[in-house]
Amino acid sequence: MKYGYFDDNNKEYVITSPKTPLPWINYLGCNEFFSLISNTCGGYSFYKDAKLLRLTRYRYNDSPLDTNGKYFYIKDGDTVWNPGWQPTKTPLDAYECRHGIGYSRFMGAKNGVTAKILAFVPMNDTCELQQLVITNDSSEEKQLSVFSYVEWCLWNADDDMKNFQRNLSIGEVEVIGSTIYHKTEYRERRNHFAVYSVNTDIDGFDTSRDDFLGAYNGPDKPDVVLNGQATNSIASGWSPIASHQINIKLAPGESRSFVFVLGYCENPQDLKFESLNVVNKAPAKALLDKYRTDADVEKAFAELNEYWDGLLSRYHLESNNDKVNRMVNIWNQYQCMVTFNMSRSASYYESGIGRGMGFRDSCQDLLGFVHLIPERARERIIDIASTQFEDGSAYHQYQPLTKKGNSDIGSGFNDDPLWLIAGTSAYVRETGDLSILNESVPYDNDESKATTLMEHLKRSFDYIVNHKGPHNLPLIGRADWNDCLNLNCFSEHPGESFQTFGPSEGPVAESVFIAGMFVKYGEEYAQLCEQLNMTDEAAYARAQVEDMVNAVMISGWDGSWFVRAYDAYGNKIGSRECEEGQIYIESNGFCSLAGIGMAEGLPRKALDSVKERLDTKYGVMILQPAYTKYHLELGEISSYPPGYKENAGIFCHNNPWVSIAETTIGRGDRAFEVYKKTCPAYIEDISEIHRTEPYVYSQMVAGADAPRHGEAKNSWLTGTAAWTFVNISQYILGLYPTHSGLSIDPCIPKDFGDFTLTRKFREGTYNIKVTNPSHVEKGVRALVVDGVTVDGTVIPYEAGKKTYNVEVVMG
Ligand code: BGC
Ligand code: IFM
Repeated sequence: MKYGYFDDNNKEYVITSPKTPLPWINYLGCNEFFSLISNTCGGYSFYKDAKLLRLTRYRYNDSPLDTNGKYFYIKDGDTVWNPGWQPTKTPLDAYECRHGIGYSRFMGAKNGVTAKILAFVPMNDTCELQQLVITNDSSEEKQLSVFSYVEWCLWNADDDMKNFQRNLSIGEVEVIGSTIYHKTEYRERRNHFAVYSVNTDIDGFDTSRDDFLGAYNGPDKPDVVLNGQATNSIASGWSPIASHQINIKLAPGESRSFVFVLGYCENPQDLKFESLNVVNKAPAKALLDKYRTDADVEKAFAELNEYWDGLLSRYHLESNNDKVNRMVNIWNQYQCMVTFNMSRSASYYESGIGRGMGFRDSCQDLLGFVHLIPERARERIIDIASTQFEDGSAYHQYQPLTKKGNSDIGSGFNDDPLWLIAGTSAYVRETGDLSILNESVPYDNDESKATTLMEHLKRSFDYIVNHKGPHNLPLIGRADWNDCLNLNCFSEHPGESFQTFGPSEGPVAESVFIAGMFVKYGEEYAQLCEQLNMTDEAAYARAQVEDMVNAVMISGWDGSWFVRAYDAYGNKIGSRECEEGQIYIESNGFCSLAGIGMAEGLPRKALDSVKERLDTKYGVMILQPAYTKYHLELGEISSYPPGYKENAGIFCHNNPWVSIAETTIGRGDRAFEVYKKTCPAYIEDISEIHRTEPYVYSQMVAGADAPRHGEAKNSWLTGTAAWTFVNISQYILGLYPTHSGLSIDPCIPKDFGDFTLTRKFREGTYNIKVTNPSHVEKGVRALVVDGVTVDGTVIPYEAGKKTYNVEVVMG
């Protein structure tokens, strides 16, 4: 069952019923100001950091779902309704929500009145614009009252859970004309505030939530709206809000349009010590003056669209397959931008106050983003590397506003260092910019301790070399990619639950998955060394990689698949010797894609075992058999019921590893089958089972052991976005950036047909036509670049060359 449809021409998903199985959201903002917006106008906004600079309030786990947002109420006689249906839920005569690329549109109609909202964050300004157009489609004159509503936050959002007695006394507002200023915390920091304004005279306002709603009402029945009269309340503490009242009279056929601006402002430093009570209005005026008219909005909207058209044109596919075209050209790349911006901080499932930016997560997000805006990827790499410690380990997370490592969580996740190599290698291969490797980058944000980025990478690499266990495999530390495989928690802290243990390594527990990563990214590190003519270091790295391959061959192969790990007692995990958890996806995907034991046919065997034991119609599960009871020696993984999350869920993030591994052994049909199973466009038809947004990936789909097999959770912020884009763009369609140029070596289903790719790479635009006359799954029979036949698969890069016309014949 569907709740809407894809409109590919407009790059939109059109939701036709407000009652989606879960809120279906979109993200507004590309740079520093962001809003989450649901299909019923729920959500919130923040500047840079959802914890420290959140403008509007949100309540998690609310019931009914998603009832705080930025709402417009329309009072038409006795009927009160919202264009996005919530929060009054007055049945609408018509409803539509169009989530587009960086904007959302809503259309609601009731009793002959149509209201349309266009919401977006303009490029380079710290505000959300909402254009509200109300039309009288009836044959009678209409007298309407329109009320806006947002609930302020702009204090440390963490305090809303932990220390709200404070927040209840700090709220301060000011109203001048049609602009409502939220000044809370201005007193303390004296330099930032928020505004909500509209480009017309108003007939009243409210800034006190209790006065607007009534102490015992929710936003579904605000007293003020039901009475049709604002109270001009001035909040003093408690819960400040911003609501404008505008009364309008519309003749039949007449429309009125309003521009609302919800903005974040900072005073210039030299103004910060002015009067405590009155905010300086200059920064707000400068912002609001830019968006006074519909023409201003249209101009800003055109700029946004142009920006996105430019970005999305950097990788463009034309094939016979609409679903793949749509994911590659629109939604997958868009989700890569969102995950790049948000890491795992702010979604409808991540509070925005807990996780900040993840070291591992953000490095992986780069893989799907670097082709879009390489300069931003560069800045991010430096930020991430600045949170690394001198020994090569790293803070697991950092706060986006301060860019400082989060000491509550600390370090000790032993896969983290290698992801820095992965992200940097992707950036250098994409751009050819070797200068980044010579940038001076601090450790733990301490400028007195700084080395080149290349030295950071060496320390990443050597961290693994220097932290090996009894089988010469990498020690797992607190966990590797699988946060829930906490193999040292019990042996080191007997009796404590996994949540209470601190950074901990343990001398025994080892990860075969990190070994796979080391082989893959160790080779990429060696290639970076070669780019800098560090031949000895490259040889050293390759020798270490070779040792690791041997260690995996000796102790990491279980007969038909790769072992997952060794626990703190030296017992195997992910082996046929185990009662539960005999086979895991991560080590099999990564060791296979790294090519470990390729000559001996190990990847093929491992992938066959994965298919046989882990595959389901909704994707490949993370492990089998699921853990049915809690295993003290494993930690959080077995705390989940069978089929959920890391305990045998379908973790969408590592399905592409399997698909990529399939391409390395040339099985295009199978690679694509794996791709399809979790691909949003392919599962749109089962939205009632899948439940999350059909245009983006979710972190997890319930596995075969779960009662709700096929149900997705935790949409949007997942490494799945980057990895599926890497998979489809670089491995299945086969356009892989190397240091010496783009390589083209597709691995596709036999019946995929011919296709073309347009790719911007460094200064050039590549127009690539792939034909497959013999319907093979892999193999390049001929590569012709600008009429000249080239050996191999790499299109030689020529500095400064603007256009490459490339023909590829598979066979
Ligand atoms: C996992 C969760 C886990 C959390 C904290 C996340 O990465 O997906 O299942 O609860 O880490 O360990
Ligand atoms: O690898 C992690 C990631 O960092 C956060 N989400 C879950 C994944 C698996 O545990």
